[in-house]
Amino acid sequence: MAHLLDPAGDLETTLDDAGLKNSSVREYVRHWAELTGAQRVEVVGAADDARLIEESLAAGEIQHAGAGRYYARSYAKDTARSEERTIVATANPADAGVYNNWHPSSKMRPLLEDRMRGASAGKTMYVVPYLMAPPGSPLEPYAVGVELTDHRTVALHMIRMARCGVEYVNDLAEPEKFVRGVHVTGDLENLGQGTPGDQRYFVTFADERTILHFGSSYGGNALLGKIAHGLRQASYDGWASGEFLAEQFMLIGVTDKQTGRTWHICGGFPSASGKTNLAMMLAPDSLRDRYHVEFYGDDIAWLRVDPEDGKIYAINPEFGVFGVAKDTNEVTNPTALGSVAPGTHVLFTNVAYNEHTGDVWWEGRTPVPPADLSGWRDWTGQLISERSEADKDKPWAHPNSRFTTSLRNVPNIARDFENPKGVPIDAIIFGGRTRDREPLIRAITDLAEGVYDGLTLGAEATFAAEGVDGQLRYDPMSMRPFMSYPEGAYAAHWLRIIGAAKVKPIFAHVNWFQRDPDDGHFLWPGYRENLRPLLWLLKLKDGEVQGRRTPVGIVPTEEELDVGGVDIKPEDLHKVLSIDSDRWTVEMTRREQHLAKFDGLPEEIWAAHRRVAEALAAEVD
Ligand code: OXD
Ligand code: MN
Repeated sequence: MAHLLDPAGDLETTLDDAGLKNSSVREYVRHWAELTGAQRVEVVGAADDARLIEESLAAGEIQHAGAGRYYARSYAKDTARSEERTIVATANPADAGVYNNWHPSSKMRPLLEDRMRGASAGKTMYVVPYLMAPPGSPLEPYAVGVELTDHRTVALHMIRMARCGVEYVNDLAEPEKFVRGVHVTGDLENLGQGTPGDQRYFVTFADERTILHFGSSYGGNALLGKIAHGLRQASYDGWASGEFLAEQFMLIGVTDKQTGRTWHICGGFPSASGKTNLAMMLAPDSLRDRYHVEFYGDDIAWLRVDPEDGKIYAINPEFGVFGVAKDTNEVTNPTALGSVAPGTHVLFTNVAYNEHTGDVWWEGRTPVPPADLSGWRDWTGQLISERSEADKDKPWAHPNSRFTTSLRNVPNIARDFENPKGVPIDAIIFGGRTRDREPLIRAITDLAEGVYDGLTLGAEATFAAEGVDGQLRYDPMSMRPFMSYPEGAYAAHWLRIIGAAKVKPIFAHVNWFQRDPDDGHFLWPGYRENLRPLLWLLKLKDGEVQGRRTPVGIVPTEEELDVGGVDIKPEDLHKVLSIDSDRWTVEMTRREQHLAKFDGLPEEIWAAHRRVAEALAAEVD
């Protein structure tokens, strides 16, 4: 049922008809409908999906991509998150950190209101009440939100990525406690994206639990439940309440079918480090009979200590996957392909599209693009067959093209993914893309050293493009773009939350991307085989293996790592399990400079840094 407001209509009747009872939510809707000048208001939830899909198809906003699959293109200058235009605003200048791009809310509020005033004229404002948690979670009070958006495709994404409906806001113990997210698209063709006159602003008013995003309909900027609430707002809430951590982490379960024992691992990886592939990984064929890997989430985890058993529990607050399509194929991520199969109601964005067959394609889907060009259009809508000579080698899909699909579609979704309590965490891992220095895995048993490792996480700058070749672009805990409060306090909060656990998880740093310095080949085969170092880690935690102590952690001995059936040369195996102390010593100087930027970094973190540096120095001497 549609809940509409025509210009002369009565908003109260619209909200009544939608069953929206929470008076604080109603007041909020009223305020922003007036300010943005929306012509109609419509309250939507999961039950409206089929109708919204039909309307979007009829309006030409999306197209069929085979049975039960859909396709949309975005405006060509609106295809990625904009970190420079993303701001955390609060009343307290002490909330400014190195990465959170802090500005006073007294300055940002009027700026955003000015841009949004009247900017939804003639449009429908969709009211999307949502929950970023499995229902009944102890963290539910932090998970309730209402996104107002003037873009129908954004509503369709929200319905896939969060649990949506009025039931999530109607009976709140504290009716005014919900995150207020307002998304106004703006006139995309006249916003000066990426120029000095850029009009866009993506602001989280963290101490007011309000998110105002103007000037984009791309998912990472417009799905306010996911990144702005699920990470920026939630990490601020977790810190302010002292109750939890909200991190850009994947979350998986590993079951030993022989013993019935299940472990859970979560962890952070900077962009383009294979986090989604790892999260959706299956056991390699030779270990399939023994181990089963289950998927909980690929992008966000909220962690808290359970007061009853003192363990760390994690939930994935999301309800879907907003995955990068590029390079997804039967080898890299077969479960992702399963999760976008016909009938999944997946929404593809900015991939290549065949208007005759409804097929979609992206770089890396198959080794070469489809040979028969008829009907194929690139992500900008241009016919491939009509490309000019100059354009003929351009990618068909945008490198940040996406698939948006519900968790339920993931073939190896964990049986208990809706468990409100979450799952107990055995290991927290960090990993970037590093061509040398970082071994396949190094385990860290000390809490401060584990947090220190997360804070010094980074991804290697690629040649020329982003900086000096081989140097890390630091991305603490993979939260650099989502930091909402100062890094020193962030580290202290981590030490406090995990320190309060009676049963501590083990930490580890992993790297699947070491290369041979001579011919550049990857030393480790990666993908499903990545389960092997993780199994070693779990055994180490359980005291079944001892590993080899090094200044930077415990690495597996060659005998301990099960590589049965893996195609790897002995010298490559030796290399990925070795520590290059000279190379590490260079890295330690850079780490020191990186950490020195953070005011108030806890002494425990500096002490951890010194311990590692001294142990390395002793080796080099
Ligand atoms: C991201 C995402 O941009 O998850 O990190 O989409
Ligand atoms: Mn992410």
